[in-house]
Amino acid sequence: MSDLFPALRSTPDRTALHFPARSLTYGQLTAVAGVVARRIGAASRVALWATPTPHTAVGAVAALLAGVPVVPLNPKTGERELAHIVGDSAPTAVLAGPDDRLPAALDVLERITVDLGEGADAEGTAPSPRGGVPVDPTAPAMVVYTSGTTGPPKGAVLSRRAITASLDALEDAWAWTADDVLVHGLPLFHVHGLILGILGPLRRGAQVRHLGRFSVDGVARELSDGGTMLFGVPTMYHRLAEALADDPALVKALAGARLLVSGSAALPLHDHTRITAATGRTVVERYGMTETLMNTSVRVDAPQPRPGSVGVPLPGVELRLVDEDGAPVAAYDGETIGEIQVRGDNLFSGYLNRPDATAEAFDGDWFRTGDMAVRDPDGSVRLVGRRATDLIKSGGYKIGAGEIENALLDHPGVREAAVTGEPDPDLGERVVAWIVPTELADPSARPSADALAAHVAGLLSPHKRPREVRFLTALPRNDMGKVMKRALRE
Ligand code: MCA
Ligand code: AMP
Repeated sequence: MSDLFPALRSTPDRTALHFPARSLTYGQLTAVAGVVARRIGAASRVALWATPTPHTAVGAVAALLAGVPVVPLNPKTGERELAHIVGDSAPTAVLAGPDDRLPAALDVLERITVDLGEGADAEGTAPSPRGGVPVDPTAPAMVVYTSGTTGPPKGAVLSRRAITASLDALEDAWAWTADDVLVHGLPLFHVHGLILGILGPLRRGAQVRHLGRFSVDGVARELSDGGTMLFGVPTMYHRLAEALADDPALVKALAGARLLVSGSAALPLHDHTRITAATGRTVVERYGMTETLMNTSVRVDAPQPRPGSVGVPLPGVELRLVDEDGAPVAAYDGETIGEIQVRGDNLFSGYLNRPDATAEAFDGDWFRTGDMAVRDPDGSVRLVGRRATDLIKSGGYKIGAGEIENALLDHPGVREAAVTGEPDPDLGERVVAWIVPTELADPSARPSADALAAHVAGLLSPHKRPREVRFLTALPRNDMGKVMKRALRE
């Protein structure tokens, strides 16, 4: 029935999805997703209004059953970014829950309602994709939008094979089984929350318990009540680490988990150390990217490398470091830095409608990640930085400085704008906007920091809003007129 989710047929009585408002067994999921898959029919591409609800999980499974590529949308996306994503990916329909209010920009699309009441009591009968014709594994399964240094986000096209290759490699690295119960509160419009955090357990025939939204209490509750694994971004582990000292129930819950996994950004050593000291557990880091899915991970069946390592290349992933001249680095000395390049079935198939950007991202068949790393003698990889300083990772979200600068320049009170990332104990990095106001002479005529944050949140996404605004009379520029961001930071 499904090359991606064998458990839809084999274990109908087991719990598949657990959200605060609703749980579904595999049998119910099969039936509900089957109804939606039939409605999707032979659409060319569908959007998914990706709220943190079971409707999103069902919608994603339905599109995959139908063999139709799905584009997850962040429901908080602002006007300009949403118009770009919808215009670029050109879906014919949008999957949404019955109570979702969709923005006017989606009015042109057919609405396919994901109704959890429909078919849920029936025997699971999911359709064979495309009337029984098997879907080509290299066919696109998802288009996930991701920011670059400049310009609007690009749609990374992910094939069914990339998804299965990455999820099966993680099964191997983490000894992930049908008996695992994954707890998380990640958003469901990115690779981490949706592909790893929802499709991952469903491919294993395992259970996912989504918190609806992340909270320290929610993690403690679900891990004490049968949860075996936790996925989170470093900001979430930071908040857990902060709470440990006063929360013995949280200590017990984390100590009892089989696997605590962090990814999307680097987990600071201080948080690693605090969590291990309080719980005796080591947080396992894995390293991935929207374009590559997962590349490396610390393995559960090997000696634990030192904290800060993202582990070894996953099965099926070839990884090399290259120096500034593009020559492969042979050293495993923990010192020689190179850019990570990867190849394997886990890679995306290209950026939608952007052959130029796709070509630029590859060195032959090697994908250039832009991440700089060293390799230790035991083969494990340590990330030491990024090639592009104009990419900011805040709360685990990748944010391009250029798109925020463009949005800020559209505010009438802004004459010049530059955006940088600064270290932040909670978010890893926070977005800082450097603004030359239109009204230089009159400080009372400047736009407020809140107004600029609301402007960016409304056009792009709330997580891209500047958390701090600093006003200047001029931006430092070099002879070419380029803003010298290093001088700003200093
Ligand atoms: C605040 N809010 C606003 C504004 N100010 N909304 C509009 N305009 C404003 N001016 C709202 C927000 O929308 C949000 O609403 C609430 O206030 C709090 O927002 P915020 O401060 O941004 O939240 P936070 O507490 O800082 O969030 C921390 C977080 C979050 C929960 C850790 O950053 C997060 O979920 N990160 C996960 C990122 C992720 O999944 N990345 C994976 C991509 P409300 O309260 O309603 O929400 S990376 C990936 O996929 C690769 C493959 C990988 O390796 O994993
Ligand atoms: P995204 O494009 O949003 O999927 O983010 C991918 C980027 O997140 C990678 O290129 C890395 O820079 C970063 N990243 C992901 N996992 C880790 C990790 N475990 N440690 C450090 N950085 C990470």
